[in-house]
Order: sequence, then structure tokens, then C-alpha cells
Amino acid sequence: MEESSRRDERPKAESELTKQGSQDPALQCIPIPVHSCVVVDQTIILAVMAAGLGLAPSAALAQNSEKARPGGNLPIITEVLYAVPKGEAGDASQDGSRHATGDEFVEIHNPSDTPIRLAGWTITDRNAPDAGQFLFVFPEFRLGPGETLVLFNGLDQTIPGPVGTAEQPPAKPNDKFNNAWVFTAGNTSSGVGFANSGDWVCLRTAQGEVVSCVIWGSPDEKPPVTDDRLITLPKTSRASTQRTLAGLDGSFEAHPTVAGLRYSPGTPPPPAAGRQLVVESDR
Ligand SMILES: [Ca+2]
Ligand SMILES: [Ca+2]
Repeated sequence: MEESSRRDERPKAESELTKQGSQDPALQCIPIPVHSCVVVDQTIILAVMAAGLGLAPSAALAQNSEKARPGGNLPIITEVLYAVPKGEAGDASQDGSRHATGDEFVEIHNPSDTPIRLAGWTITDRNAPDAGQFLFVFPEFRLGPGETLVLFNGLDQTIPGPVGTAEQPPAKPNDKFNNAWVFTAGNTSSGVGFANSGDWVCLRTAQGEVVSCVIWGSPDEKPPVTDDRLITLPKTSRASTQRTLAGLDGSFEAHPTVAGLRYSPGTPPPPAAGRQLVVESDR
């Protein structure tokens, strides 16, 4: 494209600024439209900047490909407790007793700006359905922007506060768990749970599409995906593993000791880097 025609495509305001200001192209001021007041991540900021620069939004998204995943806004697994600490320190469900299986949990967080409907979505482990599979199917439920849910194994547990099941979501957030939405899988067999030595956990949509999997150890059963939807957790003993940040750019670590506990069901990690508030300027 000729330089002259490219200049013609610039917004009028820019032409005016160019006339009034420096003639050095490197110092020209380019107005960037800001459309609304929302919490966004770097992807959206790049897209807004691209609009101001006359680029296609996809060009900006390509620069941040990790965020530009198929399916758009998706929940992420933020914590897994597969090795329940011994003794009282293992009572993650806060029912007064530690259970090697029943206190296991998976924490899921919605880092996006929109509610995510989870009805029919599943959480499973490595086992086949006829071989002690951990399987939870969500009831009608929406996880709001920035909200977190916790799914306990639930074997022999009496979890305090509002607790949902596969049949019915919790009536309200649970203030015993940082106001997260708490569910129990209500398992009734000690043979159904996460193997400390090696296992994987997958979150799937109602259509069976794998959203995210985490794996630890070396389970014999192969996970359903091997691309970047599969995240390897550190091996831990007597602590959960959690994301370092509540976004896709967070890696997993052994949960540090916080207030004497090595897990935090319902408390998500800090927001991912780059997530910030864009303040509107035009209304
Ligand atoms: Ca317990
Ligand atoms: Ca947590």
C-alpha cells in the first residue's frame, strides 16, 4: 500500500493532530477509542489498541495466543487437593474430621467477565466409569464473573453451610469457604477418589469437550488431551497444589502454609498479571 493512501485511512482527529503537532511520524499522536468500563485482560486491551492503530483485532490477539483459546471465556482449575494432610490439619471440609478421600477437592474459578453456565459439565478422574471413576455432573448453575466454586469428594463428610449436589446447586455462597459456591460429589465408596501416586482430573463441557485437565505422577490411564489444556501438577504430600495466579498464565505450585493450613478451598489465587480496570472516557 502506498504511504499516501495509508495516511488517508487515518482517523480525522489524527490528521488534525498531525497538522498541529510534530511532523515526525514517530511522534505523531494516535487517538485510541475507549468504549466502556469493564474489567479486562491484556487480550482486550491489545484489541482496543489495535482498533486505534487500524489493525484487525485478530492481529493483536495473535500476539497473545495463550489467551485466544477456542471457546472464549472458560473456567479454570485453580486448586486440587489430592494428598489430604494427616491429622486435624487434613479437615479441608471443616466438618470436624479428616478423611483421606472425603476431604479431597477441586477448586474452579471464573476469571472472565461473563457468567459461565455449567449445567451438564463434568469433572472426572482417570478411572473408567466401571472402574471406580470419580464423576460429578453439575446441575443447573452459573458461575459468575470472578466467582469460585469448590467440589469436595464428600465421602463421610457433613460440610457446613450451603452445599450443592449433582441434583441441586447450593442455595447461596458459603461463608465458611470465602463465599465460594460449595458442592459435594457425595461419594459413598473409598475406592472413588484421587490417587496420591498419580491421577488426572478433567473438566469437560456438557458436550464432552475437554476444557482443562491437570495430571500428577504417572497414571497408567492416558489423559484425553495432550495439548496445552493438560497441565502437570507438582507432586505434593500433605498439601494441595494451586495456581500461582488466577489466570491461564498461572503455573501450579505446592500450596504454601497460610494460617496453618496447606490448602484454601474457595479462595482463588491472585488475579492474573495484566488484568486491570479500563476506565471509560466517553460517557
Ligand atoms: Ca472433613
Ligand atoms: Ca484456593
